[in-house]
Amino acid sequence: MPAMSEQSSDLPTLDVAIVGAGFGGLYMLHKLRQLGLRARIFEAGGGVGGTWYWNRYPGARCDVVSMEYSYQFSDELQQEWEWSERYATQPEILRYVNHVADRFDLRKDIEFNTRVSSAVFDEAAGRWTVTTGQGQRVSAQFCVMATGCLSSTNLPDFPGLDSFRGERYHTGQWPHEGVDFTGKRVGVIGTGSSAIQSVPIIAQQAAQLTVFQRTASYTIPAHNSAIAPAEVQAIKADYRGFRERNKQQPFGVDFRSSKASALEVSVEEREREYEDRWQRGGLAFLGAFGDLLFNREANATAADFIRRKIASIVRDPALAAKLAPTQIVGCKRLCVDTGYYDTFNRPNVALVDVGETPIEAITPAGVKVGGQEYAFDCLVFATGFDAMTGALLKIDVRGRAGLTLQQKWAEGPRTYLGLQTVGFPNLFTITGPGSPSVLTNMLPSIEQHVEWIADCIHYVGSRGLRTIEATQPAEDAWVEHVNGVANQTLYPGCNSWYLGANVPGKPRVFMPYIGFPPYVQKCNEVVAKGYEGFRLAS
Ligand code: N01
Repeated sequence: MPAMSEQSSDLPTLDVAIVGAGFGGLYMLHKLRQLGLRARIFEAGGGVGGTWYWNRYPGARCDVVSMEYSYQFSDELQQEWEWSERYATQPEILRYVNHVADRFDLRKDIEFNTRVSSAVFDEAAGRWTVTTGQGQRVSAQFCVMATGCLSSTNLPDFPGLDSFRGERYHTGQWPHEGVDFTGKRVGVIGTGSSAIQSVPIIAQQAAQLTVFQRTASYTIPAHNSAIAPAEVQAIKADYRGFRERNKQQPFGVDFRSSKASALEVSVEEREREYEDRWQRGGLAFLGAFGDLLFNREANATAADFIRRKIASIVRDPALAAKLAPTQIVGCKRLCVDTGYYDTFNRPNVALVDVGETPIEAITPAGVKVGGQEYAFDCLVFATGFDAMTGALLKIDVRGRAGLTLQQKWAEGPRTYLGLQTVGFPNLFTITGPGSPSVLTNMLPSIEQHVEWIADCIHYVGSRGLRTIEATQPAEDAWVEHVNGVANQTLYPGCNSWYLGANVPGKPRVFMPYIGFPPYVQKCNEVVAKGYEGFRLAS
């Protein structure tokens, strides 16, 4: 690899500065090292793992099966690692990611406990100056944001938030030493995936648990279990084929997706299909019929099935009715649980509906709703994330002519392929808005982006070029295409974090791109046409 562009100042120099040591950042570092480049990761946390480093709440585990939720870039790695359960727990995933960091000797190029505060493009030099919270500065030709899609926590600005006298936790920033809720009165705010996983476990410890629900979620049983050795052997015998087949699926994961319409089969057949998927468990429920995410009537059949399941599990009919969601299934991210609905049959668990009567305030004693105060020893905010853009916009990113990313994205994120945004040359985002990211198995999406970015950096460097930047027409066309695809589906039809609707004031823009295989094809075509839609400059 020829030398990259020359340094502009006497700052320490890198070819590539990487922000974040989650799955994206780690593989990026590994790939760049293989190209002989000088790359370094700056990571706010004290260890590797990104989302799996921070989200240590009780019950945290992945909702993609472990044989798929892992790297595939190294066959030795995927052959030697043994997952113990169908859905891996957070501690097991963290062990895996630490194993990867050690196996590929990545730690020596990672600065932990180092939050990047700004990244500023120097137009004259064609380089980025990256500054950390500690005031350390480096100059890098390229900057790769591997900051994660669900890493900036959302803590609603409830009146009196800081007045609470008890213990306060956020699921996305859980204490490393864990929390013992034994004998405590606990309030959980939120009923998304994090709450749905933690509520059944907190309920077993707490004296009293009260769940504050603004929108009821659909959740499918995980039916988690140990993985049968025969299943592991069968997958490992053809791991490459298994991965390749899954990458051809719409979400990049094996949902056993059917093309049949839910409206064109008999009622009995439809019921059998839903029942079979409910019994097998997991997100593959959404693969039951090809039109579930396109046709409201089709979707309503799935909604009706799940609501009947809830009514059959929750003994108190009034409570079952409150827990029954009314929105489109899958429009907000479908959840996967172990015993969530059944937890509400416990005498120590209560549900407070804050959909129509919102939380008024957090008080020194607890939570106030509709004039009534609920007293707690501990409050758990399972209130999610400022998804997809939050972590990027927390960094003061300045591109050409001092344009900030906040300014550029004031009306919502605009990117070309979710990889670059005009005005910010040589800056890449791994699984950025406008890419399939959160609507896929994150691991193959991350690997596809890392490999694309590494190839691109190599292309620029090996031709002695200085910068690569998306063009305005390419970006505009891509944004329009992302929206066009989303508007053909039911996704924009509810207040999801995909749309930024969970964060007050956030622009309402559908952020992920729907469809992994066509996306990969488009990225490959762009390269085949000499980085079509990008401007390369020397
Ligand atoms: O966050 P969420 P999460 N007053 O945004 C409620 C991934 N993940 O951390 O729906 C009252 O889903 C909010 O209510 P509403 C996965 O992709 C994966 O649970 O906005 N309530 C909602 O109920 C997931 O989708 C795994 O009306 C308020 C909850 O807080 C994503 O991360 C596990 C409120 C937030 O739910 C996020 O999940 C965990 C307010 N002011 C997470 N503000 C697995 O792999 C918000 N809420 C299994």
